[in-house]
This record gives sequence, structure tokens and C-alpha cells, in this order.
Amino acid sequence: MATNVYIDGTWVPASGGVLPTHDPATEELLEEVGFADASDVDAAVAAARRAFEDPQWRSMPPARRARLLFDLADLIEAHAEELAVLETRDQGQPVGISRAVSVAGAAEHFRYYAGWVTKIEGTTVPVSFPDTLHYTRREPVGVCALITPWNFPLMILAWKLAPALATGNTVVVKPAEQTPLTSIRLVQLAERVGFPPGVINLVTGDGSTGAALAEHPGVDKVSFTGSTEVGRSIVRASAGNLKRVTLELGGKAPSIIAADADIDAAVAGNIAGSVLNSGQVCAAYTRFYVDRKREDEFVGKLAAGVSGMRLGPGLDESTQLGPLVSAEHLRSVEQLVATGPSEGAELVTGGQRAADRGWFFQPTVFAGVKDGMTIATKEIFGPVLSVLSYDDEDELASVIARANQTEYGLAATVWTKDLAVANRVAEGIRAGAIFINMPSIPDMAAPWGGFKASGWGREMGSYAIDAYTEVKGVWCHYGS
Ligand code: TXE
Repeated sequence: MATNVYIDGTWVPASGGVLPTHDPATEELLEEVGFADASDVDAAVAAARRAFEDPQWRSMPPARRARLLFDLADLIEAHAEELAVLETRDQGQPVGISRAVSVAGAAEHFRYYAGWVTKIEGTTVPVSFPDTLHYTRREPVGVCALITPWNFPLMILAWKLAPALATGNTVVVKPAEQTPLTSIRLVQLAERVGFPPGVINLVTGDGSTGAALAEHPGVDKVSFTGSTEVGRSIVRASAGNLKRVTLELGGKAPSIIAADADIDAAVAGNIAGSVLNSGQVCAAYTRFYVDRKREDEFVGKLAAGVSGMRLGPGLDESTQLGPLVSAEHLRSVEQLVATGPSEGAELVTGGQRAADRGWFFQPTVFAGVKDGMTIATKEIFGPVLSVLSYDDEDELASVIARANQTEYGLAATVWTKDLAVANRVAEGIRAGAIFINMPSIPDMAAPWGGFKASGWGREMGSYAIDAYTEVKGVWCHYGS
């Protein structure tokens, strides 16, 4: 079954063969899934197009469409433990995170957007033409390709699938090759809920499958979460038919810790905001600008906090840090970490692969980091924390300028008791989400997305409704 792809309401063998997916805690083969090639992508897009034009979906009463999404949320919850274990086996994250963040978050996204379905309204517009009514309609964009990454596969798919379906689109889902299993399971659950055939299609595969979708003239929109480099290639590939594109890409979130900060709270919150899912989080805090007066205290407590964390397989309930997702990603983290000492940073703790078996990496803290160093500029996507410092609060503007010296702009945080400092930072940092005295936590009701090379557009909240709809203006002249 897993080697099949889901097209037009039927599970059919993938034409491109199979792809392996591994347990990152043991390196063992978990399963082989289908490898969809361009012919599968063609068939999936054609099915999505037919379903989009079919009145069964297009004219489905909103309350009925909402019901499908509510039912899917319920079914996710009914299968919560199974999904949580599957996510942990495929992705590596501690099972407590799978339960509380990935599965619970996925269900809540479907419920949240189910609520939206019956509330998507247009406006009446006071045009100057006499005897004319102008009103707007929000209509689905069409066939949407949802291309997802491997860090939170189930939850990020839910971020995209729930609003895409709520607004009446049809979709082709393309999960990351490293972690396809919960996406396959979610589509199986959606099938049981009763979406009409072709509304949801799933093609498992690698980047070539994603690229075929991004280039496909039958796709109207691509929603992508992943690397900035692939984001750029999606923009180029989608230029042919000028697809709508939503991109959520890399980050290098700064954390500013002022002299008056409650250091214990800052350490706890910054650890939570930086090593969740072993740092494989686009909004992870990675650059810590600490007032020099508190630097030693912060570094000492930060290093003690992370080095005391329990590394282990995600299925072990006591595990706090799981493995990285793949051998390739582990190598990438090792290479970037190696630049720290060679460029003059002080390694305070960690810095090594943590076990011979499984793709574990020790939580790592560097001190004495300078702005231009590789570890302070490149997205590492691992449990690697770089502490920089600044001299005085009077220099807040210069700290903000340093924090902004990055191609990214997804998230940032500030730790202070002074509301003026907090709000100056919130205003000055060019990023899509600023967290004051708290870890970076997305919420389905709040906008999520980045400035600069962190992406295009926003997901979640009403912003996703906008992102998955086109606005149509209707002009009706009723004069003689
Ligand atoms: O991501 P890719 P990778 C960052 C993070 C990580 C780095 C590399 O820094 O270390 O990216 O990860 C599909 N056209 N993030 O290389 O390749 C691919 O099959 C269309 C941040 O694994 O971007 C998968 O489904 N699609 C991020 C998805 O894109 C293509 C989360 C993401 O894979 C494609 C993940 C192509 N040409 C990584 N090539 C975040 N923002 O949270 C690949 N894909």
C-alpha cells in the first residue's frame, strides 16, 4: 500500500519505483514508498483539475465542506497515538512533541479552518459609477501543489491542506522524501471522511517530483515550505503560467537578551525556542545577542541547560532531544559546526555526533561568536546555539541593526522587563514574528511567514484564506 500514490480517489502503483524511508534513531529501513514520476504528476494534476470543475466539490454547500474538515479533525484525534508514533519513527522527534505539537496541531488546524468555511465573505464596494452595485467574491485559486518538508511533516501539511480545502481548492500533496509516512496516513484518513475523488491527491517522491509540480501548467498555485534555495527554484519554475506561490523558507532567528532580563526565564525560554525538534525548526532561535553584563551568567546557564538534556530515541518517553532527520543532514550540521572553532568561536559544550548509531548530534553552545562567522549567518537547522554580545542598552539601535544583518526574516525574540525596549525591538526587527519573553510558537490563528529570503506570503489565520483565494469583483448596473 505504501508504495502506491493516491490519484483520483484510488491508490495506484507509482510509476517511478520506490523510495526508502528510515528511522533516524536506528538508521534502519522503515518502509519503501512510491516514487512518483512526471507521468504520475500529470495524472494527479489532471484528477485535481477534474475534481475542481466538478459541481460535486465546486458547488458543495459550505456547511457540508465544513463538516468534512470537522470530521477529519475528529478522525486525526481518534488516531492520535498511532499518528504520533508514526511521526516519531519516521522523523525522529520525541513522541511527547509528536503528540502535543504535531498531531494536536494538525487536528486543531483542520478544526480552525472548518470554522472558516461558512464565514468567508465578500464585500460591497462604493464605486462611483451611478446605479451600480459592486461586490466581491472570494473564489478558490484552483489546483494547488502542497510541497512539504521533513521537520514537522504532519503539522505543516495540515497548515496547507486545511485552508486549501476550506476555500474549495483541490490539491496534489508532495511530502518530503525523508518523512512521507504521516502524510500518507493523513490522506488515508481523509479518504475515509468522504472527500470526492480527485479533491486530494498524493504523490510521494523526491525533489524531481516536486519540480514536476512546480513546472506543471495545470497547477495554479504552489505552497512550499523548505529551503530557500529550492524556494528560488520554485519561483523560477512557476513563472511559466505565473502560479500563485506561497513560500515559507529558512531562518536565522536572533534573540536579544537585555541586562534587565530574568536570566533564568530567558535561558529556559531560549532553550525551548532553540532545540525543539533538535533545532530543526525554521523559527529556531540561533543567535543570542546578550548584554555583556549578563553574558557569563547566560552562557553558563545555557550550556548547563542544554548539556543536561536527555538525548535518545524519540519513542523513549524520557527523551528530550531526538536524532536529526537523516545522515545527509547530520553531515551538513557537522560541517557547519566545524567552522565555529576554525573561525575563532569558543566551543562551550557539545560539537560532536552523539552516538555511533542513529543520527544524533549533541546540543552545542558557542560563545564569543562574531557577526560574520559562518555559524552566525548560515541556517544550521540543528541544536547549535551561538552567543554574541553587545555593550550597553543605549546601543539598542545597533543591536537591532546587527540582528537584522541576515538574508532571513522569519522570527526574532527579545528578553527584557522594559516595555520600551521590547517594543523598540519589535518595531525594528525585520521579521514576520517577534516573540517578547517567550519561545517561538506558531498558532493557527496568527500569521506565519517571513520577510526577505524567509519567504513570500503568510500562512494561518485569515491570511491563509487570502492566500488560497482569488478576489473577483462583480459590477452590476441596474439603472436604465
Ligand atoms: O530541503 P528541501 P532539504 C532548510 C534547512 C535544511 C535545508 C535543506 O536549513 O537544512 O533547508 O533541507 C522538495 N522543486 N529547511 O534539502 O530540498 C523536497 O522533495 C520542488 C527549512 O531537505 O527544500 C521536499 O518535499 N520541490 C525548512 C521539500 O522540497 C523540491 C524545512 C523540502 O526539501 C525541489 C526543511 C524542487 N526543485 C528544510 N527540490 C523550513 N522552512 O521549515 C526539493 N523539493
